[in-house]
Amino acid sequence: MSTLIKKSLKKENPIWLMRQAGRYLPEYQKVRKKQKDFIKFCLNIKAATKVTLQPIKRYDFDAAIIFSDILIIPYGIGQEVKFEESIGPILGKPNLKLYQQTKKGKFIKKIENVYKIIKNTRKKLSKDKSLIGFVGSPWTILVYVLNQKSPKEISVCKKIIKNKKSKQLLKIIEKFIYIHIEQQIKAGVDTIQLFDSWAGLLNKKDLNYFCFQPTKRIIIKVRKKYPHIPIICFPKGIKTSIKKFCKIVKPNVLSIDSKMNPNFVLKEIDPNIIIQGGMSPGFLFKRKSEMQNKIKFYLNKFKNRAYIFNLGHGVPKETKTNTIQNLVNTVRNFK
Ligand code: 1CP
Repeated sequence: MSTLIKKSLKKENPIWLMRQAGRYLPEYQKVRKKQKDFIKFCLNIKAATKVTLQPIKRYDFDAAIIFSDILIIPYGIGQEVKFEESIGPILGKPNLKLYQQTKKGKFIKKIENVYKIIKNTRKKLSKDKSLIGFVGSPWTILVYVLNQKSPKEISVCKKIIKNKKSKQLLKIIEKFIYIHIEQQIKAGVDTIQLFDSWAGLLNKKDLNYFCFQPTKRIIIKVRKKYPHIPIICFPKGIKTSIKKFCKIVKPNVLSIDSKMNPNFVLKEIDPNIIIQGGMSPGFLFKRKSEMQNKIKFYLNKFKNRAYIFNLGHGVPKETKTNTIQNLVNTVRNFK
């Protein structure tokens, strides 16, 4: 069993952070400066292994998350993906034919370095640490594929749902997500996280078709073949629909965002589902005592449940390294 899960079941409050390998770390910046092209960086075995391990070296987190990106899937299929400083991801025109015609073997070959990075990292990571692989959820990937950049307003959602190609694309994306999960498991990850960063754009009516059902199908397929691999779901921004999400999708771990009410989670979510995260990254910029109180608030709330400490979203790039050290100490010293 993954150590992350084992420790959470033993009520040891394991900790890792979304975007723990990233821009707030000076040692990351040093590597990033030499890697101008972000996708090439993600596929550079030496550099990506190095930055995956950096936060473990510095903070002794319980898990490493592989340094990659959810947009490696459209890239692997052959859609152009670029990252522009201060804008974010920019994708080329979506081409349904390309999505229909890309073969599994070609896709795997194009991003095979991700799997080599996993193998390499597993060798260097101590046995008592988990190694998390990840993918974007079908809906979130579809949003980037069709919108070609981050969706800045909710109207993007309507356009995507109305797009004639969206249902066909969703199915194909789902297939490649499964392939990418399977290859990551074969390469050595012991846990999978599904990031559904844009689930919150969907209204109640569309959540089922675009979020719950495709995610459920992927989980059933992974679980059938790899029952020992726990799956963490992060359907960001769906508020009380989280209850329905858990009933239908049945994740092993539910990662909650900072808008989620912990009391609602305690009352409404199956107690067999492990809870992860919750604290707003905003607390990383408050007074030390205020942040510590919030950390203890979450640890106390979930003290009778299996809980993995994490944030409600990724570590912002402006975060001070000392603040993260404080956070880790507070979680480790909690009784
Ligand atoms: O300039 C830089 O150095 C690049 C910044 C960066 C990093 C460090 C990007 C660009 N991606 C990543 C790595 C990354 N992305 C990881 C692995 C590292 C870790 O977590 O420690 C993971 C898990 C992701 C996942 C990811 N990428 C998500 C889901 C999580 C979330 O933030 O909601 C999303 C939406 C992306 C797309 C993406 N990648 C990068 C940017 C700037 C964006 C756009 C985010 C947005 O649209 O708001």
